[in-house]
Amino acid sequence: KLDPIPHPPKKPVVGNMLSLDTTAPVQHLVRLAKELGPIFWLDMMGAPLVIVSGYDLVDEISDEKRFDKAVRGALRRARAVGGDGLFTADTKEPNWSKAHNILLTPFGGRAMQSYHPSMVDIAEQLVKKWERLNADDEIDVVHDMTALTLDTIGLCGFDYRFNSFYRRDYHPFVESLVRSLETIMMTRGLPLENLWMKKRRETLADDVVFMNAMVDEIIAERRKASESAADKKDMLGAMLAGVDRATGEPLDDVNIRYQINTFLIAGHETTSGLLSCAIYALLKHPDVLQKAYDEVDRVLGPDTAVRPSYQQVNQLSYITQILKETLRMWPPAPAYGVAPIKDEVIGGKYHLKRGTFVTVLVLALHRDPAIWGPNPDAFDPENFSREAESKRPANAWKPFGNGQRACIGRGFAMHEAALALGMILQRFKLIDHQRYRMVLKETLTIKPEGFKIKVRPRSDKD
Ligand code: MNH
Repeated sequence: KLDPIPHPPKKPVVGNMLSLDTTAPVQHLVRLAKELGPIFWLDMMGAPLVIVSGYDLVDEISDEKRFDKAVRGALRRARAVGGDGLFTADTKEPNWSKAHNILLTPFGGRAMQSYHPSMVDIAEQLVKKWERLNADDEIDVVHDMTALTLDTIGLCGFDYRFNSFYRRDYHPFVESLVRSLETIMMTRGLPLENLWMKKRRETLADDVVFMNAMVDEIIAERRKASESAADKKDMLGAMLAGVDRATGEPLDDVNIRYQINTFLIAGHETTSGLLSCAIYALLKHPDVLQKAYDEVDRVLGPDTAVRPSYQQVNQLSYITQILKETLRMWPPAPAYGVAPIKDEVIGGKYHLKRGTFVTVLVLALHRDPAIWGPNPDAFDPENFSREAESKRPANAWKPFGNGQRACIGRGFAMHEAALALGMILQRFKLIDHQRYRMVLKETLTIKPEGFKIKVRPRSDKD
């Protein structure tokens, strides 16, 4: 009944489940989309999974009156860590709209100004580390960008310093978080999986207990500190003080814990992937890099002792174009799920029963030639010049998801990324000593695998 939606041949019982490349499922779906077209479906052991990657169809299913976010699969299992926090809540759960209303303030434009000094604090730790390297020391780009984004959300979110630049490994909380997400991604609901996954599931349970205890402690300490401690200008302060205008209620402490876990999941892997891919793109495009240097020199100036101001970061418009184009080419969250609210027909002929899981394959959508022209694989920040942006239809570029369920942290991430890239370019030449070619590693997100660079001070003669 999914006819005429194309689908590849399937096996009895498991359908297409076991033929999907488990280490890089999203990239496998992109290859299938090239073969099968803008819509196709797979049989996941009896449950259909519809994959949409063409602009026209994505535009149609971006209509929130007809389609709602679907928290299924790995995202559903991530509720072990994220609970009914914003990212993993169903839209109709009471805590979704409550937290959405309360959190619009601490993720709004005015709040960004108050986080700016903390963002500079952490970005300085990164560039100080790089300044002190020897000429042939290698930088593990994803590692350092993850340290940056994690420490930034820790400090801005709840005034906690993970101090990632002062350790060789990650903070124990992050070890637990990463291990948990790994288990969550590996689980597929196959027969006998419970048996061979036993050890991992026990570890997951222990990790969750550990993470919750640490975050609960931070919340309890803040509540105890004094009444005025709720005024602290971080996200935790806003959550403790905030009241939902619709219900008149505040968030409870368990939900606040889930929000903090959520910011740590959603807030560090994605932004670090963006920054890592942006550096990759700059290395491969000397002309773009030169324009970026020109802008940084014009807006921030050469004096690295003066910290960039909030306003200066907002003036880095070419850097922002680079970041947006990077989000097009390598969207850190490469897919998201929706489902029709009622039985639906899309594209005039594709019937979808109510609740059918539909994956929007952002990674493929962002290279649809109907939108991006005959050469969609070319990196070109001019795709995000003001003129090009104004001419492009809505829903062609979806790195932050859709509608009311879109990323609440996008302003935060873009400010953090522009600041960090600006401060890096103000100081360093970037050296691609490996002649690295992009290999995308898939976890909950995508990021470059094994990407290393070297840097030299801008002042060095070639
Ligand atoms: Mn973020 C939702 C991408 C940075 C917190 N984010 C989403 C979604 C995408 C996304 C896509 C929608 C997912 C879905 O429909 O299932 N997020 C990104 C990207 C970056 C990013 C590409 C960086 C670049 N996100 C951040 C940061 C934070 C954050 C930083 C927090 C500090 N994101 C969220 C939350 C949601 C979300 C919270 C869930 C919002 C909701 O459903 O109400």
